[in-house]
Amino acid sequence: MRIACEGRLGLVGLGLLLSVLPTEAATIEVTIEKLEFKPAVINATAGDTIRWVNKDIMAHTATADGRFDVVIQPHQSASTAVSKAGAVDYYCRFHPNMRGRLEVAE
Ligand SMILES: [Cu+2]
Repeated sequence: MRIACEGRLGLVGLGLLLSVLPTEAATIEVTIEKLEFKPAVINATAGDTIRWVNKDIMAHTATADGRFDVVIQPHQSASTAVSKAGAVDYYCRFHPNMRGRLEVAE
């Protein structure tokens, strides 16, 4: 009886936790591989963090003029938070053909 009660409370607690989670800021991962951002276009919400994971043997950047300029060393990751809503096109300063886009919702 006592155990059953505690089990039920646990489920209620889990339900409360899950109802809160969607409003928490998320971390969205973009892989850099063979001089490409994958996926090239990502959807985020203001407050989210974007993390780039560089699998290449050379350094890259994720650069959006006036917004951010993140250097990602070989086999490392680096991140930045996006605070403003709107679409952001970014590129790599070392390889300008590398292009990506963030679509940031309010
Ligand atoms: Cu690059």
